[in-house]
Amino acid sequence: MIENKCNVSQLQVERSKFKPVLPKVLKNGLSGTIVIKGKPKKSVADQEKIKELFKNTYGLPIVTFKKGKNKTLKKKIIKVAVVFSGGQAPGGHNVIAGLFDVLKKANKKNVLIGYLRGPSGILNNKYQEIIENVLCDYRNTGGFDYIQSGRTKIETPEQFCLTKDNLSICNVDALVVVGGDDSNTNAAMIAEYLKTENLDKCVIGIPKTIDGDLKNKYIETSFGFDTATKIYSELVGNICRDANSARKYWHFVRLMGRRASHITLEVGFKTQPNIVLIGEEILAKNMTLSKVVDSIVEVIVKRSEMGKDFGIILVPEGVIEFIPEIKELISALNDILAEDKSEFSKLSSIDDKKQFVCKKLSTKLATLISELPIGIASQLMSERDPHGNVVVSLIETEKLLIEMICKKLSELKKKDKYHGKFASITHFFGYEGRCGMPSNFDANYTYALGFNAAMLLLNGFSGYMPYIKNLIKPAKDWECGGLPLTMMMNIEKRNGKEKPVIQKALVDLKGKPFKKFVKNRDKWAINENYLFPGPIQYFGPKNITDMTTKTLQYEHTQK
Ligand code: FBP
Repeated sequence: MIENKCNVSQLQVERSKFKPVLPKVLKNGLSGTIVIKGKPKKSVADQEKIKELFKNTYGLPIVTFKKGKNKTLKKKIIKVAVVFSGGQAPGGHNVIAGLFDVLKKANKKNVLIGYLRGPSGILNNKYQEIIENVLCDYRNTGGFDYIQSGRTKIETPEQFCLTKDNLSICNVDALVVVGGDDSNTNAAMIAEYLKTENLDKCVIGIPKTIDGDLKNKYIETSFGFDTATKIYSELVGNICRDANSARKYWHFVRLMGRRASHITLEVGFKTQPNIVLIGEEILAKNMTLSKVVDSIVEVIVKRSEMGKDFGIILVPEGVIEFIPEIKELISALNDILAEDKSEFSKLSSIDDKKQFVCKKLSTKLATLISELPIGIASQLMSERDPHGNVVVSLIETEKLLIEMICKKLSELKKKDKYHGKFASITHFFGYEGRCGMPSNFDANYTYALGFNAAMLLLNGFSGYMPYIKNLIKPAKDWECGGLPLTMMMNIEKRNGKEKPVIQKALVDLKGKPFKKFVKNRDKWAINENYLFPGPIQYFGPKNITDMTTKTLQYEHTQK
């Protein structure tokens, strides 16, 4: 059992009074909302392979919710289970609140349980009933601590069978998985498995991740991105002001975002620092590590010539996987670590590990890993997460960059081409933002997602994700519906094998936000155009409290 004792701060007391705004279309409750089915949808890529793997849940239609009298709604008393999967994101508790309120409104006897500590709770059959007396302290709060989270992946035939058995033992009619792309891939697989087993149980996935990389035409953003980027922007803005006041340090700020650079781009817009690295651009331009360093050095030297030996540079944590030679190295290491797992796990020293992989790597990659600082090499060889990803939050890319920058600057000094003083300070912002108190946007969005999830499962849809569109409009004008999880899938290599996965949405280099950034970055590099966004505001003028992300604004406005 998890001890649900939530200490409540004064702000939280006031914040708990916030009533999320529901989109108009949902205002009439479940019986006043109908579901309109659209055309069947194919997967984004690898259609034949995905179709073969998801025989029962492939080619389902997108559905839209509209006002109207719903006559098909499931009337029986139901039991729903919710589980948090993966990294925390602000607003998770409001997904539970949305689900809970709708289910109880539909029938007081409906039950919502929470599997504890992530998907492992499903496998261990550890759960707890969600009750208002406890939930009330978690409404509009950050974190996932009511039922906690975990990264266990349900993947073996035994685990799927155990999932089915445990859902049946608890009489669970529907499972709601709150997760990112990998967790929702898992949700799609559970939905398919339950259908194959002829079980009348629904699985719904909720788009969660601060990384903002679970998005498409319908899922305009994942929840948590708004709040997390606002928190990071406050911190980066403060650093910009400090740098501008002291004028003596270069601040290297690494920001979370396991792969995509959305967080960094958004924080870049909100604070306008001197340099913003975007991993996707580095890959597209095929920039080697040395070229990336050169591009930074160029700005450092230029600013130094203007008497400005200070600045701020944002580094997305996922950038390491976009640098072509490192990407190649990581992919080769992934294969080695998957194929020789047991042999490799017996090695304890970093030198032994390095020697082991060097024997298996091509000469080019063996030389590369040997030349990398020992800390970075060791982090690249460390165990992958359960979904086969490198744990980039542990890789101190900013330190690697600083080491290389120092080398280049001293070479330039010897050639009399640089006369400045380079002093650097590093920061890593990730965990600071993942459990922040949700902004009004995230509080409204997550509550509506919970409501939509209930709407989908009570109408018998399985293998779906609720979508909410028109997010730059006020919450009352949002459009709602659901889209099939298989529609977002393609085949990728994970842990050395081809797997069906939900496609990650990377920063679109042809998209409006990136173009806007390109237009401005030269100005930001040389001048001090810093913005200081300050903390998230929960009370006050609506243009401040209900502000959405710059990314959403640029993506969805004409200019
Ligand atoms: P999700 O994709 O599960 O939402 O998690 C994203 C993230 O916050 C990344 O930004 C970060 O690299 C990673 O989680 C850190 O993982 P962990 O919490 O296991 O340290």
